[in-house]
Amino acid sequence: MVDFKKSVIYQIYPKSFYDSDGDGLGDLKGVTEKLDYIRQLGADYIWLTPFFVSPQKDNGYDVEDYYHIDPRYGTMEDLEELSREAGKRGISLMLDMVFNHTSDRHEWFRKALAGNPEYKDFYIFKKGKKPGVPPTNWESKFGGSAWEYVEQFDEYYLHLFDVSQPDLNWDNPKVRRRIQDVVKFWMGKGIKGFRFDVVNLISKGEFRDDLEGDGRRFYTDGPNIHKYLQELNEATFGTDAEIITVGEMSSTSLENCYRYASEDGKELSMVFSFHHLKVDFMGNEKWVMVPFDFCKLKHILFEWQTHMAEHHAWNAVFWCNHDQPRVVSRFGDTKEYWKESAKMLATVIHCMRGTPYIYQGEELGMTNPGFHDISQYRDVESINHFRILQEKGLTRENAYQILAIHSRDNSRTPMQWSDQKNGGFSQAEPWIEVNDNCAYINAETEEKDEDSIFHYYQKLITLRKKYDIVGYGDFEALDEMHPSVLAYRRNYRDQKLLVINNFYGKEVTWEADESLKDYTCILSNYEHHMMDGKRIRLKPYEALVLYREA
Ligand code: TEU
Repeated sequence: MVDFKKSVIYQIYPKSFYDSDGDGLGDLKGVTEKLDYIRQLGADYIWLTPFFVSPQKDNGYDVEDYYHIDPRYGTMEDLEELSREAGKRGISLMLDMVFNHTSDRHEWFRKALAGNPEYKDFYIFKKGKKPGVPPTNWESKFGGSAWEYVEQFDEYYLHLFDVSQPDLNWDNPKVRRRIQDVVKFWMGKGIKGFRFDVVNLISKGEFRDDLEGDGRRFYTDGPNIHKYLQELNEATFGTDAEIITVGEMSSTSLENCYRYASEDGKELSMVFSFHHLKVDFMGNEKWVMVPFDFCKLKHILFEWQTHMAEHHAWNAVFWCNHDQPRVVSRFGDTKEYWKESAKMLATVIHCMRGTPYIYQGEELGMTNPGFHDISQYRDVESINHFRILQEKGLTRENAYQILAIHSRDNSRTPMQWSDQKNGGFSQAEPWIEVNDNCAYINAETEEKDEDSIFHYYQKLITLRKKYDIVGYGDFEALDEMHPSVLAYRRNYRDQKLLVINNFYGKEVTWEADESLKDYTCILSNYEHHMMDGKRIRLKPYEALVLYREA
């Protein structure tokens, strides 16, 4: 059995990681070239976002062919080489499987549109309520209706994401078998990790108008979801104890996650949930400008930590991915306390109970790029919502401000390798602009600086390897009502780990519920600490990891 509790996973968005052949797009060979960097950091797995053949309407989350690699990213030989070279460095690969939908260019969908009844039943086609009115009022996650009219059938097909991403019909056993074949194929290539994209949306429930929301309550964590996951597990990855899995769970509930990620191993190894990343939304509405709610953030994190532990279920813990803005821009301070706040945020996540995920560049403290013109954006979701916001009456300026905060492109700018041309990412003009601050935020500079964010992440990973309590301890929330400190304790056998974080740029005194005199500080983003009995004076964004054995 692999010990995913002691593992750390590094996420790579290949398009923006490293361009080895000078076409402005990152590629698989580029990942191979940078493996020593990831080994130096200390990660155990690399999760690669989709590189399968795709028209790239949603950067590869629109798969045209699950069995072949998009030539833009390289060849099967390149992947095999990457897997071999990673293996030599003790790193395994995790592939990203998009099974809620395919691209509209997938052979199955083309056959469906050509009128082949067998393949039409691979997707979700329905009659409209009346002429010109879709079957339900559900909204696409990327804006607009979730239904697209097809004239030759006088029917609509469902697409929860872009119109070019028709949803698969998992209630059809033939679809489930074809999906199993895909997973088995990649297992045959020696792949030891899988991420399943929006996998809690695969079992659709009732097709009814949602009078209170956008429709999500009718297809999220749907009626057969656990059955379908257990079936996939038994038929594929469940047969190999060396494989780890993570499900991306959109708008999910704790109750469902106890089952998805139960230690009994019937479904998945762990889950991503996103409630803690909606604390700067208004309800479910992302395209607004509101300050983040610290108490809510803390409450959600604590709730998930505590309850998942009580139910013997395992979390993926993270701030960043290719859909989220950069965390230091979001919850930290990119100006006065850039380094301190980036390190503090890393401490919060890496000392929690769960498997930490690092998104490329997070370990350097990369920030949002501050795009200010629509021509700089590439993401279909951002481009759609830029239009929708203005249709709702917002000025262009306001729409830009909202995009600059929430756009998924914030995390998709090229990895900053050096202060050279294009941040050392590519010799050619990159597919999306490089952040100007690559002049000082870059891997080359940080590798040389012992006090850098990069080295701090390295130390956090080392802690997880060295101290069993980081992987195996329970979780105890502390001082939940405190308005600026996020603190918790982990307990394991005779060991204790106390993690104390000042989430703001103001000094604050924090009082523990026990004496701190037997604790040793094993990591911090400041050199000197002011501790006295139970009290600690915390400096701006100070993070402290204290350890003791009874
Ligand atoms: O994302 C699922 C998803 O719903 C969100 O993270 C989404 O990007 C956000 O809610 C929009 O506001 C996954 C992938 O991570 C994402 O990149 C894909 O676009 C999406 O699925 C469709 O495959």
